[in-house]
Amino acid sequence: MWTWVSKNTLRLVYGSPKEWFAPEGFKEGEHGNVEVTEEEGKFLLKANGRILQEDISISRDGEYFCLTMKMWRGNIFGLGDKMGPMNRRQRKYIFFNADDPIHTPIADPLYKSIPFFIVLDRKTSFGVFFNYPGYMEMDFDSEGKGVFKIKVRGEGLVEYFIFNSSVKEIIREFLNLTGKNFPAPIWAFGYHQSRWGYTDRNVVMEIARKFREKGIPCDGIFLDLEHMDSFKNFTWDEENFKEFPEFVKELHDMGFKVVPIVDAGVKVEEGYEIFNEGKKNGYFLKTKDGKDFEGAVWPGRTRFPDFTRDDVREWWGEKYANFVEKTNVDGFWNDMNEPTIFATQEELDEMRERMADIDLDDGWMIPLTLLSFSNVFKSQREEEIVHKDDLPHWKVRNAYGMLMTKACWEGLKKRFPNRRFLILSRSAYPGIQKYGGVWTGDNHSWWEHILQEMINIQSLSICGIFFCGFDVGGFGGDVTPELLVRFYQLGAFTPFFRNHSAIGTKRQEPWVFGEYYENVIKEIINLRYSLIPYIYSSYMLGIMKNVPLVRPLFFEFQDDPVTHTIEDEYMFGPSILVAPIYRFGQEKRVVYLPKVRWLYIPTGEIMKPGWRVVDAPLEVIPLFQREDTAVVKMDPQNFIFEKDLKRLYFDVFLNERVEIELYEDDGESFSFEEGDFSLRRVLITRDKIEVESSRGGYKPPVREWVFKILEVEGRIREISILVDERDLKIPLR
Ligand code: MIG
Repeated sequence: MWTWVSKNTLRLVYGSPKEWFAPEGFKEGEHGNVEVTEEEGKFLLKANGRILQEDISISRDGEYFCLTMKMWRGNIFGLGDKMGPMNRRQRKYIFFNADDPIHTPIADPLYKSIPFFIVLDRKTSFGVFFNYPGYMEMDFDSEGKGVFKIKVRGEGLVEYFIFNSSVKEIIREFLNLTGKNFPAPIWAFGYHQSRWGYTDRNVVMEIARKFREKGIPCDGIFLDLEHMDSFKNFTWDEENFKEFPEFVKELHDMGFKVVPIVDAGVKVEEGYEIFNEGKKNGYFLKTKDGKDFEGAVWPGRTRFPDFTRDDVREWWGEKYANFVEKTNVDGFWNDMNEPTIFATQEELDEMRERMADIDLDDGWMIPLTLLSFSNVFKSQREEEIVHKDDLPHWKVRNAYGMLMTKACWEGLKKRFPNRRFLILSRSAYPGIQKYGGVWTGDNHSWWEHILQEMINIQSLSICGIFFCGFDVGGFGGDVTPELLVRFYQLGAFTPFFRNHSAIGTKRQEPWVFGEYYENVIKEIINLRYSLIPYIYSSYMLGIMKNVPLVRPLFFEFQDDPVTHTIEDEYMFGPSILVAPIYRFGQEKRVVYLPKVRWLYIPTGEIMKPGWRVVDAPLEVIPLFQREDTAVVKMDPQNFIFEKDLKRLYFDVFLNERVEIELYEDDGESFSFEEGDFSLRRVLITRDKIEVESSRGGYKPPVREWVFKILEVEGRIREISILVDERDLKIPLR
């Protein structure tokens, strides 16, 4: 069965699935120009004589529904933050959200399930979204025999096929289907400091003061488990974090925003209000025999809200809003929402029983038994759980964290309709982007993870999750000085820029390795802050037009097949190419520069397209500006709302014509949705600068705009003009 969703999107149904979370953009649409033929459940898709999907066959394997078809030609990109190369071809992936804290090259599944990918061939590209939130496997021809396989536990699945378009249009279309990205507040694009292990209020204040004393910019302080009273969500520890609301105010007065963690599970404790309400109203996930399901997480015995239910989400959403009312925190960081369950009582009992007659003499039986536990854990926990109306958890698990985050977004929006919050989630499913951003979970202080995170943020971005980031410095393991610097250099060019680490590991604030490294890191953060106008404008325009901030090279230069093979460089917004260093001791880097001329920002050298080698000692980030673009900058500040901007800088790299749009708004409310924004087109040619009057109701103050125009032949001119909201045309000589 198939229907058109839009001219470019086809919805195909295999078997007899229930589509639990039909994407919001799904409605019958116009017919496109793809031919579809169906014969005994086999579909053949054809466009302009090209076959897009063929040899489709359906089979069953016990509880599993299987689909195989001929493997597509070309590269496979997407699937969110999975381990391994950016090109997903020749590997097999599992979709079943899991908390795996050691991201080895084969770790799979991790926290998120994003079953969307782009097939990119020299001649065509199209997008495929298998909308199934239950257990699923995909095999992109791991056997090399030209076969794509998908297997779901269940009765069937729904595929959305987006075709005949550029990568840009595929992403746009995918977001028309699954929803636009949330507007993060402007301060979310600043730098953030976090650590699991900031034990009390004084420790946090000391960190905060250090940032200000040292003049290292920082906008957000994240509070991990320590701030809670016995791991109970939406509480604070009366001893270590006493007078919490006043503590938040103290941080606010210093220009910091505060973002506490929230775990998905609820501590079982009579008298704890949230537990009592959840129990009384039957809001928790159940076991098959109708009791509340219970497992162990940080608080010990824990129960889990059934976020698939509207009433439960509404209830949970109010908890965030109440907490903001009490404490005035500025966002939430939703963790453990795969959900993570360490163990159930039955599992522990079984473990004890099986271990009872094993001792050291058993040698090889020991690892086997231990291994079998981890297998048991993988399946059993989820097996026992049911949602409302006996819906088995394994059918909808992958959407759990997304639905928790939806509760967060909706609860806050309802109570504070005109205030933007920073919302994060670790677990995700398509649609998450409407409610918040994501981070990639527990990476390590390993060199390998710099490259991996570079791949992760690109893959998340092309899957429509624009606000994403990773733990700068690495979460697990002990960071070393050079590694920390290189981690920062990548992190400064991602949407969400936060240093975070695990309890028990080496501290990794910017200053831990002494003056030299501190200064290098301070300069990286300063550079990030100078780019805030560019970053924020690109992000906001991006969420309106469904264009990510982080863009693989093939997003911008799809016609050039070399770009299809590059995962260690990317575009950050429309003007800047980043080629981070991700190896110890490396001081030079090979970069591929597509199509146009590029300005090597660290030295001012102008480079022709092709493969180039650039110098990049530890202080240097390989950054390039694209020909005929501008980058709008500001003077760095300690935090984003510190001072009104008196001046904007336009770094222009000009050949023929630079045309940009500069978007601004108040950065913290939703008034932009009512038209309170400023959008100005700025045009620069060799003989004039034109600034269009501001569209929209937001009036930035009168400011000096400083243009630094570098022409591709090397001539540099600097012009500074006073800009109010009117049209301007300045001739250049
Ligand atoms: O099992 O809250 O990914 O960022 O610091 C660990 C403690 C639980 C996992 C998160 C991490 C956070 C940590 N959490």
